[in-house]
This record gives sequence, C-alpha cells and structure tokens, in this order.
Amino acid sequence: MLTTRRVLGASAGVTAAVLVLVTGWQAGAAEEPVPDQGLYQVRGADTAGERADVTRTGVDVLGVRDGAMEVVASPSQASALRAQGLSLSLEGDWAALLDQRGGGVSARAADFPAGDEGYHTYDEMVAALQAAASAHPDITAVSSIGSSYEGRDIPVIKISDNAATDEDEPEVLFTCNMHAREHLTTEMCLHIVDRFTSGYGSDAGVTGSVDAKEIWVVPSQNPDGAEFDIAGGEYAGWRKNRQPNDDGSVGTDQNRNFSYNWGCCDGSSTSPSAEDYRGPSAASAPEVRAVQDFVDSRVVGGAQQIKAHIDFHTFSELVLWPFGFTYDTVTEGMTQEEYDRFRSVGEEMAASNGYTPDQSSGLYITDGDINDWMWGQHKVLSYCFEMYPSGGGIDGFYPPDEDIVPQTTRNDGAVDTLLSNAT
Ligand code: 0X9
Ligand code: CA
Ligand code: CA
Ligand code: CA
Ligand code: ZN
Repeated sequence: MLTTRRVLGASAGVTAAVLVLVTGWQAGAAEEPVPDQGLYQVRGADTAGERADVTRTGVDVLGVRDGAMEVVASPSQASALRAQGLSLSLEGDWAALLDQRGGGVSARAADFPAGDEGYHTYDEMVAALQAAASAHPDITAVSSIGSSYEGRDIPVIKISDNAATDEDEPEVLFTCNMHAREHLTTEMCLHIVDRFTSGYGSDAGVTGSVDAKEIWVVPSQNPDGAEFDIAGGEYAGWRKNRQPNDDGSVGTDQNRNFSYNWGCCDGSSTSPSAEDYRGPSAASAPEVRAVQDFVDSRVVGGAQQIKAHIDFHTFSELVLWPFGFTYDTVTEGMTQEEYDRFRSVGEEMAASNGYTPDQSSGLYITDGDINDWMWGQHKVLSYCFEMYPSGGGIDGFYPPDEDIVPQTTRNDGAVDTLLSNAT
C-alpha cells in the first residue's frame, strides 16, 4: 500500500510540475502568464471596510492573517484589486495546488485522499454517531434535522442524562462543516461527541455538563458538498452546497443564506457562480432550512431552549461574534450589555485556545450568516470559530489528519466555557 501511495503521489507531483512548466509562472520566467484561478496574497486591505471591498470583487477569500488576505482570483479580479491600490503577490496556480495536495486516489472510492483517511467521510460520520449512541444509550439520541439537496440525512446527536426526555435544562448547539472543504470542523464536532460520551462518569466536568445541559451536535451541515469535495480522489476545493442554479452553475453559500437581514448590506453576492452567492431567496438552501427549522423547533412554551452555540469553520484561528452585517457594535437587536457579554465570553474562549477574538464584521461584512440569525432571530449566544491554521493557502483547508487530535482538543476549554455560559 505504501509503495502504491508513493507512486501515485509521485505521479501527482510530476503532473503538477509539468503544469508549472507549461503555465510558466515560476520565479525567473521571462513572462508570467496569470493562471485562470490564482492564489494571491493581498496586502493593503487593512481595515474591515477595505476587506469588504475585496470580497465585493467576487474573489474567494480563504483567510485573513495580520491584515494580509489570501484569496483565489481570476485575472480580471486580480486586476480589479490592483486598481483598488492593493498589492498582490501570486503564490500559485490554484488548480495545480489542488492537484498537488491530493496524495493520489485512495484505495476506497469516496474516501479522503491517501494519507488523510483519518478524516471521516459522510458514511463514517454517521457510523461514528451510531457507535457513540449504541455505546452510551442512556445519554444519547440520534435523529435527523432534515435532508440535503441530494437527499442525504443531516444527523444530529443529543447528549444529556435521560436523553430520550426533553428535560428543562439549558440547551447548547454545536454545528460544523457548513462549508464543504472545511473538513477539520466535522472532526471538531465528532471530538465533542466523543468527549461528552466516553468521558461521562469518569471526567467530572464532562459528567456535570451532560447532567445539567442538553447538548446538540450537528457534525455536517453540508454533506453533499463535503462528499463532492473528496469524490474525485483529490480535493476539489469546494465551499457551497450542491444545489443547481439557474445559470448552470452550482451551489449556494449557506453562510449567506440565513433569513436574518438576508442580502441586506452588500455582504454577499447575487451572482450564482460566486463563492459567496446568497441564493435566490432567504433559506432557499434545504440545508439552511433544516438548521433553521431545527432551531425554531427548540422554542418550547414560547422560550428558545438553546442558549449558546458555536458554528465551526476553518481557517484563520478566530473567535467571532455578531453582528456580521454591520460594523456597529450596538444597533437594533444588540444592546451594549448584550454586546459586552458577547465580547467577554468571546475573549475568555480566545484566551483558552489562542485564537484572536473580534466582532465578525471586523473580518469583513457578511449578511445572512448563521450567527446573525441565531442571535437576531433567537437571542442565542452564537459564535463563529475559524479553526487552525492561522494561514496557509491551499493547506489551510487540508491540514494532514495528524493535526486532527491536537487542533480539536485545543478547543476543549473554549467549549467548556461556552457550556458554562449557557444559562
Ligand atoms: O465567510 C464566511 O462565511 C466565514 N469565513 S470562511 O472562510 N470559513 O468562509 C466567516 C463568517 C463570519 N462572519 C463575518 N465575517 N461577518
Ligand atoms: Ca496522514
Ligand atoms: Ca437531561
Ligand atoms: Ca429541553
Ligand atoms: Zn467556512
């Protein structure tokens, strides 16, 4: 097996090298043809407003680190950014980088690329939930919040003492893998499931939380996209769901499709092929409807039962809180006291995992994101975590599976802090 992998890996490397020669963008080339999709480092977008201008050109923003943005841009988008006075450096051909990243076709169809099998495919994720449930039947209940566009169940596991009963305990929600390629987040949710099930009865903190709260975990909000991202045997770099659009393109950005202030503020695209396409109407994505319907269903006797929430993304190592649609801290739907609570819990979580805390619009403006909806609609203390790494281009979305354990356990303290603030 190792030999086979090495051979496949080597041939992928050769293919990439050939592409480099053909496209000729390596250092020292007399001419530097610009790739159809180039990975660029963008400098000069130092304020959130300037970064919002960058997102408006329609580029795919991968991450932001120390004011430098990493984006995937077409030649015309790159020119537009330079015309805005920004300095761009080409880091590589996105397609070639994706080719290089895959270790070759895995032995099993639809598994992760060779070497990354520690990540869970959709089927493995479902099996992991079922295994946790059968090993700990008293404190778990697995169900589905709905179906994806392609008809996959979107499973949710509830973890609590007397899990079969809806008890009067503060509820907490963890959601992951809304963006297809952010596979490390699926592992984050599965780690939470593992910690709060296998630690029950032996770890006092875990036991206390499971007894006192009702913990809901949705490991993949975008199963179609996640499966598509690995279906070709090498990573596709896919972000959106897999719902077709009228113009023949595919995918809605679920994190621009939620119903609170949807499309309000130039924080999403109306262009179906854009990576931040907001969809034709609020909650047009079935996966978004499933999440919203589930959270709506937790209003019992007129009171929302879910008190706190983290939606995990990658990458940039950030702890973000609402609102994303406005730079204002205090506005309609957010008092000073409420904002101060967001900031203080956010800073406490960031102190424990070493991420950088900020209001989400401090990164760039978005409208229709999940956290604005969770707070705006339901007054849930709702955070977006951008996990490891802090930067890194293509590898930012595809850290090797050896990183799963250190980077998920890194958030144990932050998760505990969120739980203790769910009151
Ligand atoms: O753009 C997003 O949806 C999130 N980043 S990601 O690279 N994972 O796609 C961040 C959303 C946070 N909200 C705001 N920045 N307003
Ligand atoms: Ca590995
Ligand atoms: Ca309970
Ligand atoms: Ca309850
Ligand atoms: Zn994301």
